[in-house]
Amino acid sequence: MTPVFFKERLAALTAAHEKLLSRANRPSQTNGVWTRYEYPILTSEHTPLFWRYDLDPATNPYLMERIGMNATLNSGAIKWKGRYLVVVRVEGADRKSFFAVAESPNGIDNFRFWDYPITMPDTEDPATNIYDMRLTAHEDGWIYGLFCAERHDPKAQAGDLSSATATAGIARTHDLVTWERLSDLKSPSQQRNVVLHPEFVDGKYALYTRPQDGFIDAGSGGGIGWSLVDDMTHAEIRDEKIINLRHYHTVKEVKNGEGPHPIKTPQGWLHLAHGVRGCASGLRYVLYMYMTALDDPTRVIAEPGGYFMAPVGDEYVGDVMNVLFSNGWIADPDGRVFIYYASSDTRMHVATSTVDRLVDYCLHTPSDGLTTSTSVETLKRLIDKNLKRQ
Ligand code: BGC
Ligand code: BMA
Repeated sequence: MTPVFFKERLAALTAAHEKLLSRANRPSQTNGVWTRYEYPILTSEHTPLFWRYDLDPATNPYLMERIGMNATLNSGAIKWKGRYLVVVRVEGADRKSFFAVAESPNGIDNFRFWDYPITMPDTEDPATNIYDMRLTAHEDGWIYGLFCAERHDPKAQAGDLSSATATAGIARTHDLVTWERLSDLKSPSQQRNVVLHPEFVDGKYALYTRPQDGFIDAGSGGGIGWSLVDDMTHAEIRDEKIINLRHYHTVKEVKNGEGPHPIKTPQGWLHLAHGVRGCASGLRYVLYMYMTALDDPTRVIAEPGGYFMAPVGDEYVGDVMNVLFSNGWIADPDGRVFIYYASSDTRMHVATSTVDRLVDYCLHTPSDGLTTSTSVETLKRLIDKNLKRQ
């Protein structure tokens, strides 16, 4: 017989969990470009109770948590059979990340995890950790997931348990349940933030890359790269060119990386990326945007100065402070765009916009003139224009 204590505690946990999962989300803040929402869409508390608790009173009489979930962050996103799906980076209390699908009927609330996390097959050299999946429904008919595969650096000195290597892991699926793992990307440098472009370019697969000197340092890597690849089952970078550069004293001085794959619009490809700069409290991660030409996706045609979104309020606080990161968005046929972003490596949020607004933002926001004097001149031009209207 199930003890009363156990029954009551389980009923309370279940009721609280259901209340959290079914809570309606409301717009909270807008600057005209994006609209933020009141609540995060996914936190560690959203993970199913049956992931965290042994629900058998015989083996868990105190109904205690057995497997802790630490964070739900950097999620890929895709519209799938009319539902909004995110492939979440779930991080356990043991610091290992894994992927799990959560779905919502409307893209802004009622996200629920599928019963099981994704079983991602290993390569012959198993990774210690995997994270930050970018999803691409490619015109070849597969859905690809590209993610970072992290391993302890085999060249690390004895006692150095922190040096690691970052490689792009590649897998593909037709149903987001069964995944075929392909060879990791072969690259002359380490790679994080590798993203598959949704269309063939010159008959080849096209990758956004982010070459880096070391595990953390982008160093001479220069910025977001582009590489054409013959075969995704044995993807190898032969030529790589940098298409979106880093610059001194900008929001992407230290590092940058492609977010989700770009959205195709009549005016060009719309890109969401992250930029990183250093400060006394560590690294600051913000989101920025740029556009590339339809006839040449390597040519940048617009880049607004500064950040598109940076942490606000509670978003500043979490496991890794001062971080916004996005690797998933969904563009609906009616033009609405759902931007999925994580704050401070801890929780997932949604912001909404439209393709028209984002294109307008990219084409009509002044670019960064890279010095304080140009910033003041740009500001004065807007002030003049506005004051003349009065
Ligand atoms: C973490 C990532 C982070 C990377 C570089 C990894 O160990 O899991 O979240 O981006 O280190 O700092
Ligand atoms: C990294 C990213 C993310 C993470 C960020 C901040 O380099 O790849 O995984 O959100 O650092 O910790």
